[in-house]
Amino acid sequence: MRKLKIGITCYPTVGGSGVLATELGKMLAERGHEIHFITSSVPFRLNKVYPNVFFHEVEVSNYSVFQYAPYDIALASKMADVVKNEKLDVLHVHYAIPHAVCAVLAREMSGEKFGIVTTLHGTDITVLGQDSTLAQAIKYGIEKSDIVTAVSDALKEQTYELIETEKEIETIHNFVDESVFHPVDAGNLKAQFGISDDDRVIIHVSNFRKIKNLPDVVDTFMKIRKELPAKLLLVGDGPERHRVKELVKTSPYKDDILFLGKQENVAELFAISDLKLLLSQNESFGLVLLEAMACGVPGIGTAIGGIPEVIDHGINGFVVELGDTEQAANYAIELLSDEEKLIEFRQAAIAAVQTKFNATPIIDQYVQLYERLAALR
Ligand code: GMT
Repeated sequence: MRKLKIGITCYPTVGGSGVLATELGKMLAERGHEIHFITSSVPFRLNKVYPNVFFHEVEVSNYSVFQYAPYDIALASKMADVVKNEKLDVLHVHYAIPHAVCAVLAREMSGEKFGIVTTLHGTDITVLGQDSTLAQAIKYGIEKSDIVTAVSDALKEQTYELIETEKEIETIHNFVDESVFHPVDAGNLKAQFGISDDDRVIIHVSNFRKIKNLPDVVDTFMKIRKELPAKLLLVGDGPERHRVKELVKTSPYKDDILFLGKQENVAELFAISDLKLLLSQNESFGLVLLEAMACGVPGIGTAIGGIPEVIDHGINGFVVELGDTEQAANYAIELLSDEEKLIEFRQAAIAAVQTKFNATPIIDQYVQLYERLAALR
């Protein structure tokens, strides 16, 4: 095996794309490759020391003469420095804008012949659906990349619909770190939250953005709660939190809805959960569904974007039309009232992670792409 030198740029803060990029970097490092993160801060899942993982901070000058701090230029400049100094084979960037465009600029600046792999995660394509001012930049970033991947077939198709391009886009599904996300013993955590043994536990984890459609999550829960004893764990924080709190305030079941805020050890919360709800308006993949499934928690998600590629309807979860909280609640009640069926779904969820979304072959796919580009240097 040839040892590769790979640069990774992603949004390092909480979010599926940053998680995926960081986990990929860690697992590549474990295979002996040299990894250089070029980001604005240390990626939040980079919680372990590796001798072959390096972090290059992008610092942005904030001179008063600039109306806007030039982050993209600073990133391209840092990429050019790192590529030159470290002799990188490949830069793997997550998101076309700004990261792919910055990588292309870095190639121009440095004069180095490194390969550029761009992974599309969804939001730049979703944004494009609403804001055509960025269309040219996204198309440029995609077309100038050597290899483009998308995290689901749905995102690939959506990209072709929105951008007229002949560029080949390859689907590589996301994966989870099964050493972190697996069924764990949560001790008496359920009791610590005041949840009784008879209560079914439903969980939603997100960044509480509008597209995560939290009102439908709450509405579905209310319908479930009318039929059986249950608690809803709302994990995460973001712009919708206040609105959802207001929504819940007057509900007869307000005491059954627990706002847990941001949490580090989500696997422990999945360990006390029976069902995951992800009723988003837009979702290119839904990494958090996969994390839940890896812990043995089946999900109900909307038939949107990549969610139907993650949930195998009727086998390890259910998909419903956007806004159909009635159907979501019916599926949930059916599943949560039937212990045998729930156990089957739990096992099927774990099995899907181990087969369809297994990290090893998915990382192999990325390595093959890098090797192809490195051979051209
Ligand atoms: O969904 C978000 O709010 C965060 C966003 C991100 O940039 O991390 O997630 C996107 O990438 C994830 C990893 O590939 C996917 O699992 C999410 O579905 C995708 N979000 C959207 O498409 C809205």
